[in-house]
Amino acid sequence: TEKRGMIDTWLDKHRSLYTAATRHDFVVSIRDGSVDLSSFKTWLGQDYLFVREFVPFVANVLIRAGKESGETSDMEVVLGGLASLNDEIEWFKSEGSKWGVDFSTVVAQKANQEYSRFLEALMNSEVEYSVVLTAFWGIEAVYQESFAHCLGDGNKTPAELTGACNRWGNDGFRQYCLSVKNIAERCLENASRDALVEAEDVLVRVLEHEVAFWEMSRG
Ligand code: HMH
Repeated sequence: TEKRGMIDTWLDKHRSLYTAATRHDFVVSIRDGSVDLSSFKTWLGQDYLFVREFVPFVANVLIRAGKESGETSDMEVVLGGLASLNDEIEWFKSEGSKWGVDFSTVVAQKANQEYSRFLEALMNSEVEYSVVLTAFWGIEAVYQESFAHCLGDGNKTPAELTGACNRWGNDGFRQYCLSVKNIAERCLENASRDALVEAEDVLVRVLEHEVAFWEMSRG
């Protein structure tokens, strides 16, 4: 499963953008302990809204996994992702009360709205499954890489933020991202030239949306 595929090739080509998405100042500030708590609260509220929009996107991937994936285990991988989103929403609610963020009054900022519109466009049945899976992997992998960085050797992550970091930085989530990547790579192997061009473009746009999303935490 450590075979080099299209995704790694594209990540090499767009390395600086990938680094911008996975080593954003906000993430680095969590890791070095200098994080501004008002930034964290902004991120928390915006990400809660994002996750609510991400659920129907993942549900759409799940439906397509049942119909279009080559292997029966593909659907189970996506179902696992959907199940963890269920936990995630509960986690957000408890973090919201812990930090005094009332989600009912949080309004989606422009970057968040644009990310949601992008997800909606990917749910169009004309978008090839290999393209959707590439986006899905990118969305999950950016969080995995970012928050794992906050837990890496020598971190000074504040204790009250390790819950957030563990949520996406844990090894189970890393394995899940690798499973999604393997499914995406298998689909990309059989994709048309046009689909490959589109998948690369969609991956770049995911990374851009992720950078813009972190930027909202600056307030
Ligand atoms: C912005 N990207 C954003 N929020 C999330 N919760 C995820 C990705 C999940 O991986």
